Amino acid sequence: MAFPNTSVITIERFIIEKERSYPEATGELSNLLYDIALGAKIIASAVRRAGLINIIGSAGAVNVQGEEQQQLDVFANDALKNSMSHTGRVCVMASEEEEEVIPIAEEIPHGKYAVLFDPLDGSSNIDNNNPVGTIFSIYRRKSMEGHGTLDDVLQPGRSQVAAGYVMYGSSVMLVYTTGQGVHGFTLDPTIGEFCLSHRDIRMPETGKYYSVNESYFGRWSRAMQRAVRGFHGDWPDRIQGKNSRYIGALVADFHRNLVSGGVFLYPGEVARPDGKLRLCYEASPLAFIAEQAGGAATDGQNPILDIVPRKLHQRTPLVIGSKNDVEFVAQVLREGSE
Ligand code: AHM
Ligand code: MG
Repeated sequence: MAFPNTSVITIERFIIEKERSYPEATGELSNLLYDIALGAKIIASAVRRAGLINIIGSAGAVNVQGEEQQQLDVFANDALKNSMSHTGRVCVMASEEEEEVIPIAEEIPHGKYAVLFDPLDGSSNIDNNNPVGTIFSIYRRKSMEGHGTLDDVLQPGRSQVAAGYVMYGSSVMLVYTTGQGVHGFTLDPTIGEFCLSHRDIRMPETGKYYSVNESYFGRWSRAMQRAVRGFHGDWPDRIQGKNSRYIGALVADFHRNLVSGGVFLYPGEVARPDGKLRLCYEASPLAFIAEQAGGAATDGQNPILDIVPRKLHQRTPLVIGSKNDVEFVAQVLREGSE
């Protein structure tokens, strides 16, 4: 009989080993990442049962035990808040699900980190059993002590100390960076642990795929239309045509492009210049991961990581992925406005 491998590298072991190379590290960030991993496991178990819940009764309805069922994205929001708000490592949080910053209770020590998250991105995919994701972003607080403030979460992406995402797909994966490369872990459901499966992920410089919702083609600027036509193969002297892939769940589209090479676009539209995606919860954390893996991310003019957010739920156009492909789009957009 084949027994499981007893020397797997769990996320906890990996984080601790990485930290040993930093004598000044206190272990707080490692533990915070571990708190998030716990939240992700709780969300993963609920996502796995979501199809089943749909059969027994739709979300918002009353379940067989007579209890009101919670929407999955509300559940995911609570799971993450609860995994982080009692351990004394965080001073303030912000979630795509909540209007204002989320304070830490008075009686709990206020730690040195500010955490932002999109608890269940692409949640409409749940109805069709397609992948969804969690995205998180961690900053060191700017305020000195006590309750964290809005300023602690409104920092440019360049100041992130860690960022990551969890993809709830055919398997559950957690991918993160602390600025020392990008590492991926796959949840082994038999032992309930995230195990190292992708060490030091590098994004190919030119990708095979482009991912964009082309049904919006008519709403984009001429320059953006030209760039996407380049991906169709209309401009072979400048860029090779690519394969189209669009899941409609940012984490899943980004993950494929991270591993196999590709570019994801959610452009601004003539009538909605800032597009749809959120700078602080979606674009910035993924941009940190992309850059750490050798890729790039821009809003069309500036690197995403250089943008200083003015408000919590600010939107931004996003072009992210393989470096040469992102640069091609930025170049075509620059020519368009010349
Ligand atoms: P959400 O935060 O409301 O879930 O929206 C974000 C999602 C992304 O995951 C995805 O890339 C995008 O919206 C898809 O939008 P569209 O359906 O307009 O293509
Ligand atoms: Mg979202």
